[in-house]
Amino acid sequence: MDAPEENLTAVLHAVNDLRLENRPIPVPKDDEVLLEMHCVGICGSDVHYYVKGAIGDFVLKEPMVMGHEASGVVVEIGKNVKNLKPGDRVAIEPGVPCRKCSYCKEGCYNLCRDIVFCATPPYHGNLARYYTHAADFCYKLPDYLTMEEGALLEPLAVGVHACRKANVTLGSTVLITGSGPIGLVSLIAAKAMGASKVLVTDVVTQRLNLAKSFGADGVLSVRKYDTEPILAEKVKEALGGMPSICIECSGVESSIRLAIVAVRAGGTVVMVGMGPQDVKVPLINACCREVVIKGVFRYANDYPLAMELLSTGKVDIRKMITHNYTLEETLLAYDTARTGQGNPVKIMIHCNK
Ligand code: 572
Ligand code: ZN
Repeated sequence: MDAPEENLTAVLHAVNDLRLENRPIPVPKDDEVLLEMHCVGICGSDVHYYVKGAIGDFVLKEPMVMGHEASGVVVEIGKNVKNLKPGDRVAIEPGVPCRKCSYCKEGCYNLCRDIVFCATPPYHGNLARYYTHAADFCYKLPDYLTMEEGALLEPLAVGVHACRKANVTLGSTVLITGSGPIGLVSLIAAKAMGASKVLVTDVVTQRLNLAKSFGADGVLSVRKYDTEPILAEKVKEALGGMPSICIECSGVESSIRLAIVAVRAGGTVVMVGMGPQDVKVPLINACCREVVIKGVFRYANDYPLAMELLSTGKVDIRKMITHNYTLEETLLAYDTARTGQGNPVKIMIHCNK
């Protein structure tokens, strides 16, 4: 390959210290591909590292390349790569597990202790002009899917995983707490999997309107002064009964509590949103009603299904994108994400020249 020299890369050095740097173009290993990056979405976790420098035990200690919701085009392949060729457009699954541990062997590779996940310290992400990745964690996009959709497969996989874990099926009635990107992808997945009624809550009307446009059967605006019993009653009214499943996507204590008290006896609550480490929940209420509370963590084997979902053409997930920036405008993009100015839902950075 006649290698272009420039590889503009967005590197987080410390809290509020994000820089654009020119780094060497990486060389793909035998099982890897070199990608020309196209779309990279900004995720809540990226913003968290930018503003706080850590999420739980994952602490930024060395400069880290940002970005993990991404798509790109193959420009070079390692000598063992059989599934891709130069020119292929791909969605990048950002977590590459060890493939050897019991979790990996059992198929739940999202729980692998040694997973290398883009832009989770100490591992670099892919917000750059060029980036190398394991070829078998790149999914060739059909011609009818755009690079934006390729990048949005990452959050969509989170929604697909949450709905599979919750056993959403034909006739499920679902409460989704939180109408941010993860609430929206959970809504899209739940409707695609056959949920008959989905109700979405949030505090921001604009987000609820977006939920409606993605097929929510109802939306519920929650206010600080609403009490749990009143909200649970409103949920029941809106759905014509208590939901069989709640998908918690806000990480906010009051919403987590609502999900637990609102779900019907024997129902399931899946916890997708991540808030503070310690949360007070009505556990005995849940136990006495045999409510199943499940943790969900990222995704495993969900990209192919998420791609199938978009391939039906029934949802235009790109409606989630409220802001677009070039790679050169990365600092502006992160500032928009940090301040929330202009009510961003999904911010997309375009890396190709
Ligand atoms: O796109 C995957 C993803 N996962 C998130 C957050 C945003 N995007 N998680 C929340 C944070 N955890 S973590 O365990 N961690 C930093 C590794 O606290 C991962 C899942
Ligand atoms: Zn993410």
